[in-house]
Amino acid sequence: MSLFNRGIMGYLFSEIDSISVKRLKRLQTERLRRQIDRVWHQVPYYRKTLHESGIHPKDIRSPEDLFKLPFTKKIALRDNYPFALFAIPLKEVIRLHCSSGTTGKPIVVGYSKKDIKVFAEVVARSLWAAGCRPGMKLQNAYGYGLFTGGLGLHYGAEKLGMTVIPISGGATEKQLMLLNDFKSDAICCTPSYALTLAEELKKRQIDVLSLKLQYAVLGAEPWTESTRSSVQAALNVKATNIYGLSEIIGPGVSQEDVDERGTGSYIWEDHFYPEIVDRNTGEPVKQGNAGVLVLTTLTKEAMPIFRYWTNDITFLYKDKHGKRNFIKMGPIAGRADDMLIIRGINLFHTQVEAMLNGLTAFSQNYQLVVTKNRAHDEVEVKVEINSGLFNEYLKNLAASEIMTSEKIVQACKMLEKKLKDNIGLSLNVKIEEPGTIPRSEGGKLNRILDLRQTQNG
Ligand code: DLL
Repeated sequence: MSLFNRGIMGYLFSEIDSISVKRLKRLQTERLRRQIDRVWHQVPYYRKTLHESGIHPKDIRSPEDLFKLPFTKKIALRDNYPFALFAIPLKEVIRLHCSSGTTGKPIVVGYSKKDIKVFAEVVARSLWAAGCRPGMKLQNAYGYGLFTGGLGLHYGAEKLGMTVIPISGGATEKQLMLLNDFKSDAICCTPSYALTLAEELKKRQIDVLSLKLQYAVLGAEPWTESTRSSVQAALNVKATNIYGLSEIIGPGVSQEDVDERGTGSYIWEDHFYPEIVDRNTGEPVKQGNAGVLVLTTLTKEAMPIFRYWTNDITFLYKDKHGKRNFIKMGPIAGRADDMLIIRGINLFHTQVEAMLNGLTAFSQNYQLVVTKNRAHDEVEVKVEINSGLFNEYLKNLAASEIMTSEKIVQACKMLEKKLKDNIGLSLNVKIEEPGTIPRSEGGKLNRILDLRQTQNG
């Protein structure tokens, strides 16, 4: 049963968008059986791990049996560097990408001709859900290269029939020029870079209405409703979330629908089977509860992957009011390895970001500085004051600054109270001048400055 090569986009998407639960399940089952048979015969690593767990491909008859398999963790990809997990001969691999690691050897992923087609298909489907349509111009500000963002969005947009502007990340001046001169209809980039663009637009006093942007497709890092409000207001767009990871395919594992913003992202389950498990025990959690997202590819030819432990924390749920039958995932709270434990309480930077929503005294530029105080970790929340308020403060400095500085103190207290009431932690908030906290220069932004190692050294 093929959902590809249908020619007319509208037909293709309406068919997949309205897939019934029954048909989806049948598709997943057929595809999973085929996939497990293939890896058993073609990938020594999987044959060995299955054998060691006492499992034969015949034991995996449907997705419900997946729990019998061990998880695949990042270490397995490192141990099999660079090509040992490939399930097809290297000469049939038509593209390689790497995941964005910071140290050591990267994680390598390979794609067959059909994988590249599927990649383009899920991204095209995602862009369609984001509001993009054939004929629209997409400014692709994800990085091109080993990172999957640039080429992933590029091929998907072309498949949808959009005009791609392959500018890549960074070169902010040029981004603004092309947004204006080409009248791009949509932009895709990291949410932190969308904030940078918004800020630069304001600095240059460019009227956002002179641009014709309608949609922003944001992903590759965690973000919250607070960032969405800022980006939507500053760029005059509808901003949706796109999620994915190199190990599974790249962007296009899941996507938020433009008319259902804030209610989670549809996982394209005909290609990627999701589970949520407890981060400590690995046991499945009840639908709706948060845990680690675990993904199994159903159609990957070059590098199929079973029960991949993404380390991303989210939850799954079936949206009864949604347009599609696919399951939804909530926004990623963060990566399990980026979670801070402060005085016994788990903390993701997104929780702090969420508290900035509606506090107009601040910008969206913040950073968590982590230090060690004896055996305990401490976090300071650095946040930039809104430039309007700061200018008012400077103006009043010579005369009677009291009123403005009082406003700033009040805003700071309000944020500290919100953090305490919602997260249960008394965190020290430090107000910074505009322009002093690092911004995204085109890619992913690290919101955590961890000084614990330097303190130890
Ligand atoms: O970031 C793929 C991508 C490109 C996704 C462009 C969306 C847009 P990696 O470099 O392998 O791939 O990083 C994958 O980034 O495990 C998450 O931790 C994080 N991530 C990706 N998308 C989101 C998102 C690409 N929408 C890792 N929200 C993943 C939160 C995200 N985190």
